[in-house]
Amino acid sequence: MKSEKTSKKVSTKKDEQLKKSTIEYENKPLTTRQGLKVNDTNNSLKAGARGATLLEDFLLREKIHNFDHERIPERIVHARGSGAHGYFELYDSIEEYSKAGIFTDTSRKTPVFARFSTVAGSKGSTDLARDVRGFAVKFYTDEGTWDLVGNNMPIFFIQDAMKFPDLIHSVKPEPHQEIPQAASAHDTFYDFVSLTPETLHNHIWVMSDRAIPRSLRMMEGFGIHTFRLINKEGKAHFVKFHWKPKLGVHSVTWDEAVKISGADSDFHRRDLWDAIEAGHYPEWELGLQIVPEEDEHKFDFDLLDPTKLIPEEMVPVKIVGKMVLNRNPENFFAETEQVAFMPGSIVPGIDFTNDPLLQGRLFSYRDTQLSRLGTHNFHQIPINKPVGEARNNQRDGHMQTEIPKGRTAYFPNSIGGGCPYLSSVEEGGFESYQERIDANKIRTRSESFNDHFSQPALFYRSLSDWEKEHVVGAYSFELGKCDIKHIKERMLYLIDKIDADLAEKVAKNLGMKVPSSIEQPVNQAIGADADVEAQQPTEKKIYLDESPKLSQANTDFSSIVTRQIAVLVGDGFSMSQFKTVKDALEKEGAMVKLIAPHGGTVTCDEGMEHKVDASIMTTESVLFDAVYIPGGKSSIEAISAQAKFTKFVNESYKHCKAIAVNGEAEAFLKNTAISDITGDDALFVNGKPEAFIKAIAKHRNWKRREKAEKIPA
Ligand code: HDE
Repeated sequence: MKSEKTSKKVSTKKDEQLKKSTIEYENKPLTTRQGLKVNDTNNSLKAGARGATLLEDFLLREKIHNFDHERIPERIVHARGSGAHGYFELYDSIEEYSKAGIFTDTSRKTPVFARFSTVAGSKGSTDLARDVRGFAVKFYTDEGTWDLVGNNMPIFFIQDAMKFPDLIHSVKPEPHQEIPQAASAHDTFYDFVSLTPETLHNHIWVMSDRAIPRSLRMMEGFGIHTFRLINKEGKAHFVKFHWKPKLGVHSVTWDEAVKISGADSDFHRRDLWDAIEAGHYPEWELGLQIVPEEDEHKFDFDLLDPTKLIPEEMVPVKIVGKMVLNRNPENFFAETEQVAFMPGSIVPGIDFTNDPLLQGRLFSYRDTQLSRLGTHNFHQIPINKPVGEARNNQRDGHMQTEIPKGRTAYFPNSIGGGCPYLSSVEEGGFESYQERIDANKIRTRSESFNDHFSQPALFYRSLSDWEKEHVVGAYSFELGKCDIKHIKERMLYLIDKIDADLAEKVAKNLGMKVPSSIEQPVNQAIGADADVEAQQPTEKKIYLDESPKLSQANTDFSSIVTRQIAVLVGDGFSMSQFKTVKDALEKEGAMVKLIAPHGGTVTCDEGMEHKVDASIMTTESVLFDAVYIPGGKSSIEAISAQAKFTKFVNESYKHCKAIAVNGEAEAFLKNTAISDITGDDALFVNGKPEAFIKAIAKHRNWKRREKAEKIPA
């Protein structure tokens, strides 16, 4: 494992470029913004030691002036985010589909900056909100910057950009009281969802474990829209982009999410940072679902409808390369906050489609950067600069930081020799794909976009039993937090159309009945989109019984890399038992942390002192993936004396995590609510470390869940 300080590492063209804008502070004098050395930054200039402060004090004014302007507007959506640098590498050229350098040149390491985010919460909100996660990647390619601005779910809530402000206004804190923060469980959101059946597919994904990832490094990413790839001959193929995480797709439970939000609301941000600092670089493979243009209409849904996915069983995902994130930002504000993603940033070889949601996004992102970053020159901010120089006749404006040379700022010109000059398509000039369109100008939605129940039903059918239980729990929680009865009834009516059993279970938890009909509020005031029957004129379609790829039960369970293992110890713990388990876990890449009754150090039974990673007072079981307790009489006495250790184990058991104990620690289990220690695939008393490791890699022992439910933790 690499232990090199990653912040010092410079490996890509973008890293080199950013380095030129990076300022070192070590062993350097403090100066004003004008470069004047300062000899007192603690006291203002006054008339007498107790006297009034003087207007003359330029040092005070400069310092306070900067402070007054330190904040910029947070993103209207995706305000809470974490980013990292890295690179993308192509495995094999796919020139038959795309002429883009990034898809044809296998010798390149294309620099990337990725930013992951929640959607609804403010900048300082919890990482563990039940929400979609943004998955935005900026590729600094030699031909210009390409932004793939996606999410961790393959579909979106709405079909037309026109509805985006309504969707977001409904999910954001309610306007009269600014409650709730980073939560969809409130009346306005469900008012909108229940009146907008097209939201149901993305919504059921949000009710699934996908909305509460264990780590940003353990979630998939999707470009969502159908895009186009264009090859050298100008031939186009439709494409959907997928990111597949090397570590598999894993989640926490809702009970953990709620508790993590209190114990460490930076859980995902810290996890990403720590993994990179430890040299465990997160990796995703990029996959493409490619559909020939002639097959555009062969599906039971419209490829341009962003509320539909193409099941992987129908069009397999072709893996073409990988992204590795290997460097944390030097400065959060300068990089993660100021990075400006725009779906409109593309390169030759990739192009848009007419997906009406994508079309609206092409306008929105550039526009929003202006209010966020304060100038249309935001492309000159180091994190946003392309790796090649940007040269054109668009000049001046706030914060022009470059000095464009020459006498001409127009085209065509003869005085400047025609420069900057145009490039032919052969020379790399961008040419929009020439799609033939013969249509009336009309404000409507295509009928091919109707059918809002087939895919949510496919998703639900494809889940394992434990995933389905979590979906029931999520709907019950969310609707249970709503006050208005007719909204809940309408939701139950719609859920019933997805799956009758699901609706029945949710209704029971709400203490309600599934209504057999609802009043269709179709009138000018509400809008025809709320008419469920018109939106679903046909029966639900079943084009696949199940799509196993949609279930997290079928993800990769082979690795325990970066899994956090809590070792509960007091003075006198058994060194030999601890060492055997620790060595085995660390060999597989897990992170072993000592939790003791106090901070500082603990002494093992061989008299060695060990640094305590966290005292039990400062940590919680929900921050860990598994628990190990070595033997040692006095150690077990010490942890038995503090009830929080018992709570720690009870809770880990409740969350179906792997637990292993050795020697005297077996007696400790008697303090806990674990009634039966036999016959559990993830509970080990003096077991082999290999079996423990396997159970951790399995992530959870869901077979335990009935017993676990009964644990009062
Ligand atoms: Fe966004 N979205 N979005 N969005 N979106 C923004 O741009 C918008 C949509 C996504 O880490 C904003 O720079 C409209 C789909 C991500 O900086 C804004 C519509 C998908 C991020 C905006 C959508 C996304 C944003 C706010 C409907 C998945 C965070 C700040 C037409 C494919 C990027 C900003 C980052 C951010 C508008 C729908 C993903 C306001 C109008 C669909 C990951 O421009």
